[in-house]
Amino acid sequence: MPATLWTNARVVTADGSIDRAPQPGALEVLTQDRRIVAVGPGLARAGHTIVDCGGRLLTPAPVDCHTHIVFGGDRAVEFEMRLDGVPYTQIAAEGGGIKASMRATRAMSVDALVAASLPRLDHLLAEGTCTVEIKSGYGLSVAAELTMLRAARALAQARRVRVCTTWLAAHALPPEYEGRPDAYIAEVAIAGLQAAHAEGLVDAVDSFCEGIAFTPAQLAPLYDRAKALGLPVKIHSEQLSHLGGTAFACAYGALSADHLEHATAADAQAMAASGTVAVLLPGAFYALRETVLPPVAAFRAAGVPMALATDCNPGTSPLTSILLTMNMGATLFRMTVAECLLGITAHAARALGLQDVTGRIAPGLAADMALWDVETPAQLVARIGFNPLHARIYQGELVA
Ligand code: DI6
Ligand code: FE
Repeated sequence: MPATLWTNARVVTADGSIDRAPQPGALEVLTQDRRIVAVGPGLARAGHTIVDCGGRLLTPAPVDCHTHIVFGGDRAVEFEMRLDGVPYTQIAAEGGGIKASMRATRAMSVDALVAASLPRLDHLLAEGTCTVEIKSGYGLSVAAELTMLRAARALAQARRVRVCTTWLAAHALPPEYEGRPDAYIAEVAIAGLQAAHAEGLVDAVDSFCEGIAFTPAQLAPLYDRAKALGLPVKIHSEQLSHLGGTAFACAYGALSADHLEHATAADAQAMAASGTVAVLLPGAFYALRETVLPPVAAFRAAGVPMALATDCNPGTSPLTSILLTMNMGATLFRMTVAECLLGITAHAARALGLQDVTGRIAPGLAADMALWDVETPAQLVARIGFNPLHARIYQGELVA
């Protein structure tokens, strides 16, 4: 394959700091055979296909490192209940929330789940995203959790996108295991993980560590098994309360701890020590009208990389915009523009263990890039309900 030289762009490499006002033509990018082969000024032109980027902003393609886009049904009725003042925890305790999505998801085949999820995936891709993490967690039986991850793998065939799958059977306790959380972890979360792993369906293992879900003690056997299988782990922790899930997961070298509104400075220290990324999810914070902010200053002080993701799910974050996610990271969490952009690129890739695969414009990495009709990163983050994507470039090819 001939190489392609991407010229006349304002290139944001996301390799370290973010240039506030990158100059057009200061850097060029050479891609070949799906990868970036060189980045620099004045690269040789002979024999290459030249793409004039028209002075536009060229960034690494967004990585959405935390989503639940595969699910059945709709929970807008719960949105109306919350408007009437019913809290999320009460809706969940009364059989709504994750269990409502479980009932709808269990009724669906792989094909039906793919059809239901494709519009959500397409919204993500329309903003340049080239990598999407997809969790199970609405099946809550071995069979239905496997069906969800088969649908996630099928989505990767239906579109030009990299999909990472995450086993999240430990998301909620289904009614048939009421009062028997340890049996659920053994018979569904662990037994199902074995089966899913054997089928090549699992890239990482996750859980919901929360008062309405599971405690660290209940989750330990699952994380031990993940470790024995050589699978990386993540966790939903300290979202609604402080249950200690973050420190627990750090002891397993977790790739990421996600949500973290109630995390402490000690949690930040533990994350720094284990190289765990803080995945912040402002869509859920916004939708639940949370008031406790994640400890961004403590993450900065400890040197914990912060990522941002949509957490796209039918209840607490019905959000399919990575651009709005950045805007919320800035406005709600007071992250800087550079932190927001790193949060959906290099740091999001790290949260998936893909830091050497995608998320930066650097030689050796996949040529996953987004070309935007703006001049500066701040213009990407500042506006609301505005999609300036000019082109999505997945593995060196213009795909949107
Ligand atoms: N935390 C969340 O925000 C979602 N899952 C989780 O563990 C909520 C999922 C839902 O309400 O459907
Ligand atoms: Fe989530």
